[in-house]
Amino acid sequence: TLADGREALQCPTLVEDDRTGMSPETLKRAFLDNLFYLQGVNRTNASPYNYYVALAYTVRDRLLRRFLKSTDTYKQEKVKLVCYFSAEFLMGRYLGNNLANLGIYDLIKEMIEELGLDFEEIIEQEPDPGLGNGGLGRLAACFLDSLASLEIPAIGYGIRYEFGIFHQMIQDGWQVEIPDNWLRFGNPWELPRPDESVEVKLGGRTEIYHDDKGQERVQWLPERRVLAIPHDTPVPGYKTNTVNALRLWKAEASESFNFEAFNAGLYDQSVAEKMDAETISKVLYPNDNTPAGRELRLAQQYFFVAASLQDLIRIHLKSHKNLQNFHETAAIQLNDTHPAIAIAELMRLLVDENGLEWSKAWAITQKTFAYTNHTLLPEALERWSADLLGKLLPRHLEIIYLINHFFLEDVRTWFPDNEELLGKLSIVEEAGWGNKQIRMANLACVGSHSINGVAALHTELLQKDTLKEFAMLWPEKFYNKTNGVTPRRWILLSNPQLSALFTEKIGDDWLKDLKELRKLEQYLDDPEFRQRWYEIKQANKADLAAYMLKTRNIEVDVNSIFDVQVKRIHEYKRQHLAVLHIIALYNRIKQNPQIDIVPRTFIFGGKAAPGYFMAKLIIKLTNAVAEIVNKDPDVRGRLKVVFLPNFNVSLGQRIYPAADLSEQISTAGKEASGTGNMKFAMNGSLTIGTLDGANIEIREEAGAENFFLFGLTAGEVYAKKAHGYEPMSYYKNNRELKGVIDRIKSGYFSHGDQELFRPIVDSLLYDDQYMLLADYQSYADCQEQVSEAYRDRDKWTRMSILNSVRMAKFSSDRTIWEYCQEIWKVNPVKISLED
Ligand code: GPQ
Repeated sequence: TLADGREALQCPTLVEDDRTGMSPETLKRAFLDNLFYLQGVNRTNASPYNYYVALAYTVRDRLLRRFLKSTDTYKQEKVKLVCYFSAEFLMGRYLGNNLANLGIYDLIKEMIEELGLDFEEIIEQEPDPGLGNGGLGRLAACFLDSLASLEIPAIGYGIRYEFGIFHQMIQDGWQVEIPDNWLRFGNPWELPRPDESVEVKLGGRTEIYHDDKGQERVQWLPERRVLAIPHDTPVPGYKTNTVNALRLWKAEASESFNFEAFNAGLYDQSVAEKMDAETISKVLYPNDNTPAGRELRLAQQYFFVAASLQDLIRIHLKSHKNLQNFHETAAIQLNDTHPAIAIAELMRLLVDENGLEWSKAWAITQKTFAYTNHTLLPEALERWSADLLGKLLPRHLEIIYLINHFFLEDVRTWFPDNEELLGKLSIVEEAGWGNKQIRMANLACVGSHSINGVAALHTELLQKDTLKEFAMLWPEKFYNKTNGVTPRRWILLSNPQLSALFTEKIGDDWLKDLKELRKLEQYLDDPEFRQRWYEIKQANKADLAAYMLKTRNIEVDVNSIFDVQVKRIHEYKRQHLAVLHIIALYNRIKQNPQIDIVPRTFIFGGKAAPGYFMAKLIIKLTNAVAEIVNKDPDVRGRLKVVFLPNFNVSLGQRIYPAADLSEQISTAGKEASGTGNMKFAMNGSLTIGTLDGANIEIREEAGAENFFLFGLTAGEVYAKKAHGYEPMSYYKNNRELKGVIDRIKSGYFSHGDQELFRPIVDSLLYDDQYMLLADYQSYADCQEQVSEAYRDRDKWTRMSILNSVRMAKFSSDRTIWEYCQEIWKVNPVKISLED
């Protein structure tokens, strides 16, 4: 009988569902079951990776009911969906985050350890999904966490790149790029949904025809079609029932892929076409703050945008009879201009495919889209040659010309006889010899109801400079939305000890409302609290020191200042300014080996775009300086320089909690916001920084007395350039600076080779676009203040505490709430788990 069976199997009469139960026994049984039945291994032969997969499925099972409930609720209640369109989502590892957000992190950790397994090791089996380059992609990931945590119906739309950002190795001091084949062993987090695939058209030409009513219309006769297959990854909120989707599209050849060629015996040709289609989602372009300008990149952009809009229209038409109120179903945020072609695509769908009148379609389009700008660098604004765009998307080029025509017609009536203004506002740039360029930022501005910058200074400069003509035209369209980061990943997950201290003192409400941390200011004068604060920082430094010893074989002093700069390598971010300072300290020691210097460990990390020569040379210089400094007996362990290869989300999680000093030293007016600056400060690092991006607001929040400020302001940079900046005069008039540059020039760091670093030296002396020489002395002086402050441990710890507990503004929950209220006009929707 059944009862006997239960007895034989030693099964309790009431069995919790193995896929949802949260009791330790159920979790353990589910975990072992996933090891055995999903992977065909057992405790005697399972690898750490097998354990990771078993645990991932155990966790995914526990997300699915909430996931489906969320989707169903959105459908039933016909909610307005926030749709975050982004070419990049730099999510970081899922396992730890999902455990934390489900509230079962400690429970699972214990369960794993009871089985005699190494939890940390299992977590590290997961490949870090690197579907983004840097800040822009990571912002999208923090936003998804906050959207779900705030119970906002939302979906992230992007590309399921088969190869994410390259793996960086350092060989002989140089960056070497290795392909990131992250899907090789499968991906337990994603759910492919082939039944919801859609077709995306490309190439070909357009044709005029007459519809049944004799109306003249346009149709697109594409040259080829590719299939877009959605892969959904659940994104749970922190301790809510909301689980949103990250929907990434994979490109495949259409079912009917060139059957004719196949049947005609042209097998190789048909297979080649199949491969062509799959190329579209093959690899992430590894550029940050510089457009690639390649046809395949445009194909990627259009591919995911076209698939996502079809998806949204399908969703809309399930509960509405037509598309007149499409903007009530979807608020689409364009993460930079990478998805801006969506504006032309929605117009095409509404006008060509659904027969709406142009003006009606345009009103819907403008009400649907909002655009976030992420850069002030003029060379980083995307432009596509009209020829290239027209070849891939002939109908879209026509639509863009029409949008531009109607727009400029309006401008002419508002501002007659202002050809210069027209030239600035035009979506189409006449670059001479009939060479037209499509300015995607202009298209995004014209087609959106909202344009936002990502920090106060950035938004101000957009309005005053980069987009000033649009700000003049439509001041009411401009918003500032200062960036933020999720405290779940960037405090709770990465700094468990600090999190435990927070929770011990004030409970765990801070994870949902970071303003709660302010309550900790009451402990500022408590020596015991400060001691614990200091010990946590030292413990985190010890962990990082062990990692550096293991991975780089460099021994560092945990009592030295951990002085850290981790971010993409870019001249405007000025990693080489920090290198100049290191050489200055080195020179001081060489001149006076007895000098009293506060010991420092300089830690760098970051990837250079593979085609960015100067950035790669800066990496080589950093490693060359490290090699000399680290082994010089005169330095005697007072200075260490470490370049940590392959900086990514996971490495960030180790580094931010261990930093004493956060380097945020971009030329003022160049860094739109920065978000690493926020992660450091939340973890109790002090910042040395310019008045750039969000640094300004971090300083405001932390208090000027708790921030190391140096350098020219954006206004001063601008004025200096206008008056003719001469870097050579700084070199000639500053002995220490001259000594530093001469040291590089002499070949001291390049085995006597005086050519190797000449491009860096020459760019500093003869151009210095980013004004390193102008800011050098101010930076070096400020670093002296840092050293003096560090000598006073109590003072330093107080400053560290104040930085951390005053960072509430930089929770992405605050940022997302502002987008919801002011731009998207959406509210939370509670998800009930009752049937
Ligand atoms: N950002 Cl344009 C990128 O990471 N990639 C890009 O291509 C562009 C901008 C960054 C920007 O440099 C940072 O200042 C911002 O904090 C970040 O976007 C998010 O807004």
